[in-house]
Amino acid sequence: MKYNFKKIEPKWQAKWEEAQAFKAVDFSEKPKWYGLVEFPYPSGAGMHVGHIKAYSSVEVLSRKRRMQGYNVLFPMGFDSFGLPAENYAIKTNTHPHIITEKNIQHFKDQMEKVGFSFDWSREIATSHEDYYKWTQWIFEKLYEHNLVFRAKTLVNYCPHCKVVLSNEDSQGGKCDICHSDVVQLSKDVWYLRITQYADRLLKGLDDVDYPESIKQQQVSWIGRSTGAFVNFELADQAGKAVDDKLEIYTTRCDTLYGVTFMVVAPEHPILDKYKDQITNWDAVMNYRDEAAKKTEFQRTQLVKEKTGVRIEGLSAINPITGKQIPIFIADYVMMGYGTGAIMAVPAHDQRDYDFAKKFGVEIVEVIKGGDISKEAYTGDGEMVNSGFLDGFTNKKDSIHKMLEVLTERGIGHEGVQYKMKDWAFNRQRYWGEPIPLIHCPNCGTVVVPEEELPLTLPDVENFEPGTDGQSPLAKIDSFVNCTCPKCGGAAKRETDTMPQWAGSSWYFLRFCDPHNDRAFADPDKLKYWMPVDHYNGGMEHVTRHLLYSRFWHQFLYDIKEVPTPEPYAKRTYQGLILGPDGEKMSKSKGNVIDPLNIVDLYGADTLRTYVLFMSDYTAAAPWSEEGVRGVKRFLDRVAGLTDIATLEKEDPSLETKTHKTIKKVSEDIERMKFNTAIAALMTLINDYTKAGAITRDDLITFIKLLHPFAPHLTEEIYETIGGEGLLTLSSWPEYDEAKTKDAVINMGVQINGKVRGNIDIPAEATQDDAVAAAKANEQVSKYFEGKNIVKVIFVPGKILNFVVK
Ligand code: ANZ
Ligand code: ZN
Repeated sequence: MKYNFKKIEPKWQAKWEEAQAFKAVDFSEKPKWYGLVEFPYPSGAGMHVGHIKAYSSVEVLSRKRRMQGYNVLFPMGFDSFGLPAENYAIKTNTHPHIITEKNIQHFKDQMEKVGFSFDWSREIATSHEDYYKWTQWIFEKLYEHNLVFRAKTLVNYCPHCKVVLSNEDSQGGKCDICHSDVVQLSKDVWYLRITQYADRLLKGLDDVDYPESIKQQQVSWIGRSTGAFVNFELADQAGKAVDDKLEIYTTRCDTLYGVTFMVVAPEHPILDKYKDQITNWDAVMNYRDEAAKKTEFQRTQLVKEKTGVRIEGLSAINPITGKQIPIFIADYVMMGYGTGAIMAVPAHDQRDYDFAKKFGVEIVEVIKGGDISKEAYTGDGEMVNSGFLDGFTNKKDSIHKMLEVLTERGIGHEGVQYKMKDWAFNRQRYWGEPIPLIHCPNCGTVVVPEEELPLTLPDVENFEPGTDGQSPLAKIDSFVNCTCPKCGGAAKRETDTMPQWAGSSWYFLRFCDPHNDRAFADPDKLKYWMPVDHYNGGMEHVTRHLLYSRFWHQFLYDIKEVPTPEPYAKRTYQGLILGPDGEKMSKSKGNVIDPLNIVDLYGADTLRTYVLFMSDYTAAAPWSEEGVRGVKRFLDRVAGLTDIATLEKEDPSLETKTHKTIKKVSEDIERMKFNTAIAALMTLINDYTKAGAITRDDLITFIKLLHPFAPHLTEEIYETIGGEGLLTLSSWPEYDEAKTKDAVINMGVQINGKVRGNIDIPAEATQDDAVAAAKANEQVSKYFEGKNIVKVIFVPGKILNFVVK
């Protein structure tokens, strides 16, 4: 039976709103449940089917939780600062604010058409003043706690977007926004000291329910490594000590006897320090200039040809062998990791090996097991040529012993390093939160007083960033010039803005109390709602938003502003929806599916059910219009169920099927196995149709189970059969465990493939139970006489086969 989705979908959306059915109630007595999905950036393109899939999972869970008696918080808002709006503003000469508000409205209309059960009374947008006031406030707290610092350094800069990028935003040497190659530029950068939280970010992972793949990605991004810092004495060309040291970081201090040279990063300060002593200064400087043009990614690729220059006039002493060794500069050593200097062990490190071969440096084997005339040996083995370590075979022991000796002799000590760098936090663009800092010639950097927040974005005429890499705000004198809050003297405002990731680093807290104008959220409300019970989002955010927001939250916990150490108790992710051609959806390929088009053609219930039915939730899967139509046919059949809901008394065999399905759907939703939950409902409708008649209660159970997926149609059916109130406010069906089992089943017993008899056994019987029953059965047991059972094949509920000889 075809149903009129065009009529019923808007009807129920209006009724839910009228009844405020999705309103989260602060401090309700009911148990709370906070479901969260990543709020979108409101782009001009509107919603993507990927958004629908990302939101539908927590949507289904939220609707189920409400029916289970929970007080559910399922909020939505907009991550509305960012470059695309600004670039569009430049192109069309429209204020980004106007564009953003229009896009937000468009997104909202679309979400309402899909029937998501968001509590719209809690809507937020990161570009609104009453929101970014608190983003600035948190920034000031970070500043006060010494987690903000400024440094002039080489940064990743996108020449196309004219913006400095964090490491997270330039992974693989590409700008995350426009995919251009990033270049290195020397700039003043405001950093957030996320590295101070590295260990906490790692440790916190033990206490949260995240998929292993997500934990692993964060662990390797943070990149904690334990090793040793070792001091090498410097010497002049003749080998005479100069009473100065070069410190290195190594994870392999056990190989110290094999160190035959050292390498420092081209930016290493030792060069300038010994400028007068270095006899090939020009060559060294030329190399430094060339290296400055390369990104970290280009410099550290393992396969590339090693380059470098030997520093003439300066050398080092291996502290353990006492031998004089040369020092080189090479771009494969990064200034930003460890100490920017390494001890090179060519026999056991392939990069050092390639370098040594090219520059003719000695290669000394200290671990047996490889052929160092061909390549570096990086495996384990017996230590040789290593003094007190000779004969050691266990790497751990060797490292431990060497550390002991180094510490004893005052040459070195154990230490920890992280791959993760501090978070470059300023952008030279307009459409972001102004950084609330003032530069005063007398007082230095001063924060804007809390009473003056929000520091609002001034109106500008021209959003184009300066070619000098300055923010458009720098051109507005009335914004720049201010008085110092400390000394009252003339001062200048910081003109850079925060990165897109700022607003989303705490938005889940604001949802707990979105209209508060005295605090970012009321502590009691935070205590009531936090932590987020279930957070779903994309895999692409694991090393950025998910890391940044955990960092801010942990900081806020430390200063006692939030009640929980971690923001999200559970995190899940969705698999990509591919185009019908199996390729990633993209405008240029023309394989993008517009979700609203599907709503128009088949209805929102079909769209919602389809995105969860198309595949396992975490798998990437291609869009299929045929699949969409299949789901629509299923819903049409559901609409027809009212015709057969005529039975007075429950049919026992149907009852079992119904209870089994309640159990399966309930459990599958919890496991995010939405596709099998829907499949179970499809099976049940087949059983109902085959039976020809069902009770009204069967029908009610069925539509309740389907409700989180297809809420409009199920409400309509409920109304048609005289259901009271709203289905969405009714209760989730319960199952009776005893009724989920077919009491006793009859099973054929095969001997060598031929059916020789039948046994009656409980549905949940094990193989042992079944074998015992078969042996006790007269008809069957005679086939065992004088034979050996060589094999038993048992499929519970289906087959019992004996192979006898
Ligand atoms: C000697 C050695 C021998 C090393 C050997 C490795 C193997 P992880 O594990 O990633 O922390 N290293 C240290 N600082 C560096 C820098 N700034 N740029 C490039 N490489 C650097 O890596 C630590 C190892 O990377 C260190 O241990 C050092 O090389 C190198 F058979 O020291 B090793
Ligand atoms: Zn001042």
